[in-house]
Amino acid sequence: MEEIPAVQSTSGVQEGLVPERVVNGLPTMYCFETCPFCFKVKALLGSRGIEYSKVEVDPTFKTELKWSEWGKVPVFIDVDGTQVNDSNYILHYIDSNDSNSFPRKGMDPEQDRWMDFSNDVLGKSIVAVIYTSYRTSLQALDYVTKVDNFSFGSRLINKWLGAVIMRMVGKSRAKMFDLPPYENLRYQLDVMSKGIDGDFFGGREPNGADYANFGILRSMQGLNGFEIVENHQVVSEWYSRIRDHSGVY
Ligand SMILES: N[C@@H](CCC(=O)N[C@@H](CS)C(=O)NCC(=O)O)C(=O)O
Repeated sequence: MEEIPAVQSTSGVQEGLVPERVVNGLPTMYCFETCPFCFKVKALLGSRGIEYSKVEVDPTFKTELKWSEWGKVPVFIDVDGTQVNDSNYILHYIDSNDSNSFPRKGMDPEQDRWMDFSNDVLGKSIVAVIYTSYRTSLQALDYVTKVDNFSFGSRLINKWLGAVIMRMVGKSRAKMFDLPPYENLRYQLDVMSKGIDGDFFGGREPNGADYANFGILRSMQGLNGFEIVENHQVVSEWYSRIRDHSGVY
């Protein structure tokens, strides 16, 4: 029997347009309120003054994203229905259609390195800290109880089941590093600070690496362990600069 290849969900710009997923005629981002990868995109859109619609996705069942092969957030839909998956690809897509001010992937190894770092190292390091206990996991998931488009039942399930799931994810992320979660995050901020070249990773102006790493750390603001960022001299000064630049406070 002939094998039918499974439909692959891929990073980057998708072939088919989905104009029906555009909300209010604006570029639309499908996201979770506290998702680190979504904050990268919010920071770039904010910094460019691009107005957009947001669709809050239920983090346990992802009901609002069932139509998409790509099951992770953020998903970005441009006004013409172009779908772009995966945060770093979305940053490049938005910049290339706007001021085209940072190098494209493959053009600047340093920018690529620090954009990859945001996903492969920093994102995993913060998860190990935020979800370090059931108490801190519940604290991080509390926002779901305030999301307007979620039903009462979905709010409860998302908070309590979400906290159990994220506590497990936190444990597995912690195992990826030699140092315990808090020390590891401090160490990774030291590593990261070597990539900041003057004001920003991009030098005098932010590039993709600034939005990527800021987004990850911004998602921690107000949650367990954020004082590690605030107490890191180089990173906290850079954080204030890129936060002011993006307007995502
Ligand atoms: N590489 C992706 C990772 C996105 C990601 O893992 N998003 C999480 C939320 S923070 C998610 O959607 N998790 C749900 C799942 O993986 O099913 C990106 O940079 O956009």
